[in-house]
Amino acid sequence: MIDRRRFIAGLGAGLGAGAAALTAPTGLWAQSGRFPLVMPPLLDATETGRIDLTAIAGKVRFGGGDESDTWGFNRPFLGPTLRVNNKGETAATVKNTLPEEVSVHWHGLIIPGDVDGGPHQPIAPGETWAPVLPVDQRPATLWYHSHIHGKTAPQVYKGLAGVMQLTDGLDKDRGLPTEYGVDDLTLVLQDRRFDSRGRMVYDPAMRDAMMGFSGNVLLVNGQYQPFTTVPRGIVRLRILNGSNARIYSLAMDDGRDLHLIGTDSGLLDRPMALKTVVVAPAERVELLVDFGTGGNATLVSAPEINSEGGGMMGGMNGGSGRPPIDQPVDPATAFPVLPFSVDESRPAFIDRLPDTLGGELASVTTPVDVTRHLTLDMRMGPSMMLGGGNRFSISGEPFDMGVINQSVKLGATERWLVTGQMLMHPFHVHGCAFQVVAENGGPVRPQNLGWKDTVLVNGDAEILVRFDRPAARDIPFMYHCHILEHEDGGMMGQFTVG
Ligand SMILES: [Cu+2]
Repeated sequence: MIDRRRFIAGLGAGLGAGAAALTAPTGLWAQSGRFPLVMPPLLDATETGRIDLTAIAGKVRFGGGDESDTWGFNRPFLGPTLRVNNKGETAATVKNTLPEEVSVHWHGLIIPGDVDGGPHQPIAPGETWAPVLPVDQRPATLWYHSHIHGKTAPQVYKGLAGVMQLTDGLDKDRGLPTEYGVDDLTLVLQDRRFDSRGRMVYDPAMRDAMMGFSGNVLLVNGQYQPFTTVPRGIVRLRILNGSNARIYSLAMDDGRDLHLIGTDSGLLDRPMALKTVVVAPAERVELLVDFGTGGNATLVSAPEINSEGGGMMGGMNGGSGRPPIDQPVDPATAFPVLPFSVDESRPAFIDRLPDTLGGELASVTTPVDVTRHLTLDMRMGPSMMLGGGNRFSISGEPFDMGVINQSVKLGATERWLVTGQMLMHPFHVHGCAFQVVAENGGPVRPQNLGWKDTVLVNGDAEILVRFDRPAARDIPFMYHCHILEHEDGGMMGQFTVG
């Protein structure tokens, strides 16, 4: 058994790959300075009950570089922010004008398998998919993205993703900021790799296949080097990690608190003051930041914690070889995510943190019917390095569209014990929200106390899930690692609920 440290050291030495550093590009292409952040356009379906998306090809000059070939929904790169009622039916259409199959998985929607948009629901070129989404869950910030098996990584990378807000229209009563793009900001964090001419490239080498593909530039909402101006007061950040593999460890550069108010699947009971918030691929966090004192500040991230480049590996004390997740962010090594400039003349609508939020901490109260053990396998040794066989699987079974890996009884409550090998793996389950009840046999990290649909597994995680939505054999639900290269490589399984 190769231990984790030797495995990662071997990758570095054997493949000659440098650290997955996220540095400013050195080419002449990159524009200097920063430009105002732009929100994705808001597609508000709360009145109409309709979402119309078209997957299109586009060309984008990121940061003044040469044109990149991109994909998006209704726009060249990424898609609109969809605002949808948290209860009731919303009718969607997704037209595919691209030259290959795509799908739209509504990540975090707790809906039946036949409208979930996974790999069994490809939309052929020229075709339109028209599901009706029967939504009935807590208000939350979700997202949507293509989910074609073997192509999720390149398709999401190219831009087939967007944010979805589930709303009950009561956030003002909760004392929460609600003005889209003013004091309620949507931030899609994605690292991308740019060549010397400023073109976005996706060319995974062996190391990328193993570690997941990481970039040399951070984009926020598809923008290179943005900044934003905010009113003086409380500002809400809805953050999606839409990256293929990179984990962000977020903090404010002046040490002010990030007040966690929501996790993947809903609001907490009250704001939780944290210094560091870790966001793994596919996870969402909602934060409040207090700009009431007026000073400018920058949201920063520590370097990647899931590779040898993160600086965590060297510093960890022996033993398990497992780096801790919640480390204080060192401003000296952090990179900027988004600088905030406070407009002193403009008071915010909200000037104090709400005491309560009307949400809740996750608590599955029904008795457990079934316990399942899942291991997120990474194949080690020479065959891995040579690329032979399946590198990735779950509990020894690489993903197979024709194999149902688990059968769950409708209405059952299950305990899933998930073990990740070698790296941290963000584990996502379709068609549910779950409670994280233990991490490595111990207490749950504070930011995992809310309802979740994705959990960063750093060793062992124990989750409790109640399955209330059906999925049949022909269109089952998925569970998988959300490092997209792992998922495409076979670290995925499928299950029925019935
Ligand atoms: Cu993984």
